[in-house]
Amino acid sequence: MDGDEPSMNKIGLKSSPNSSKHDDMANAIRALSMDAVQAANSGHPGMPMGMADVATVLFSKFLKFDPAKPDWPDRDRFVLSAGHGSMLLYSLLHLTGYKDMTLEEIKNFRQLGSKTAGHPEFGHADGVETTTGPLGQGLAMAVGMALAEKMQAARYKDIVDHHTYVIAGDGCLMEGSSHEAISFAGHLKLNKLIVLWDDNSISIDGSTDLAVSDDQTKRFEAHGWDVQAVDGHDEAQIEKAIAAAKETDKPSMIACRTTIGFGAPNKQGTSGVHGAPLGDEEIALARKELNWPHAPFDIPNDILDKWRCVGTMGARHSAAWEESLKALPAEVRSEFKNSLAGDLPSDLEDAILEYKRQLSEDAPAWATRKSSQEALKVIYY
Ligand SMILES: Cc1ncc(C[n+]2csc(CCOP(=O)(O)OP(=O)(O)O)c2C)c(N)n1
Ligand SMILES: [Mg+2]
Repeated sequence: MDGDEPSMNKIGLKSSPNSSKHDDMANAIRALSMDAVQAANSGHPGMPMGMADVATVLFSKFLKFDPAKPDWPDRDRFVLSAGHGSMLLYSLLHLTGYKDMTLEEIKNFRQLGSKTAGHPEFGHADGVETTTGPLGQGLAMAVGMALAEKMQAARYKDIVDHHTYVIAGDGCLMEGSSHEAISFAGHLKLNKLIVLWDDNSISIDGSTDLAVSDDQTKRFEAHGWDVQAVDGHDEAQIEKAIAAAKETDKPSMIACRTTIGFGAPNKQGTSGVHGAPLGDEEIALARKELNWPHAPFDIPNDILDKWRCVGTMGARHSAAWEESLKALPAEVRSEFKNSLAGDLPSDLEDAILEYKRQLSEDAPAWATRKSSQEALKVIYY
């Protein structure tokens, strides 16, 4: 990042020469996450602390989004498939300036009536693209989103051009649903789908090798994906990999090697940080390790400004998109809007009547499967 002095991580793991700006931004996520889980006395601090670097690079350098227009149709989609790490998403939404994700909501993490449910719930807060928590589900839904993008882009190439990013954990990849979903994505070459795998070798019960021995990189490759592996605490490596993933003609999986609970000196790298508060003592030590002397929930203005700046940068994308939309013929514009609303095309009824008129005489003898196929051809046109 521009002109910043490299600061070495002092965690004693792999030292990575990230910029101090990056470290500050990532540590803001770590601090909010560990403090919110501690205040709620329940939750999952390990995943947000481990993936803070990856998420910081993704949101600050790649994700096309506008917190002031959360429903802007051509935004990039971000799906936190590892929904137990919800504080990662809530921290990002708060830091980048989504109006409804106030600091109060963060302080009320996991409380009845708050927007900050234990696992992200669609409709509770802007920027939560879908409900996640059941492992693997977010990944499968993201495949659907990437397919929708491809189909819409085929019809409306001037106004549909976005990526779908997913953060998935070991548990997501163990689920059967992930197998079908990645097979389907590979077959359809959903090249705008980018999965960031939190490759931390830890799951709820301990080391992942207690439960799984799949070679995930080979598995994704076998399904026709582009695969890369990076140190998930190295800003430059993460940036390079995401940039490369955007260029391939296949869906991409980036294995991000991370340490769960990064920064908590006695608990990081263990399943102890997966789903339990760190405790006051360990949090105090983590503040020292991360060089984060600020009080709980206090994000210094200069660091908050850096994040808010990332959030406001998106406005130019959404404004440019509005212009492209305006430039389209009125009927295409309204057809596009109807398609987003899930409305049926106005001429569908006529098409079905015409289809019925043209049905061949042997139609009544068709297998139901064939009738269904022929009807779908008319409906999907
Ligand atoms: C389908 C499903 N089964 C079980 C769970 C309970 N559960 C939540 S998180 C988790 C472990 C996930 O491990 P991993 O993805 O490696 O997350 P990490 O420990 O690295 O944060 C489990 C079993 C769940 N949420 N969904
Ligand atoms: Mg894991």
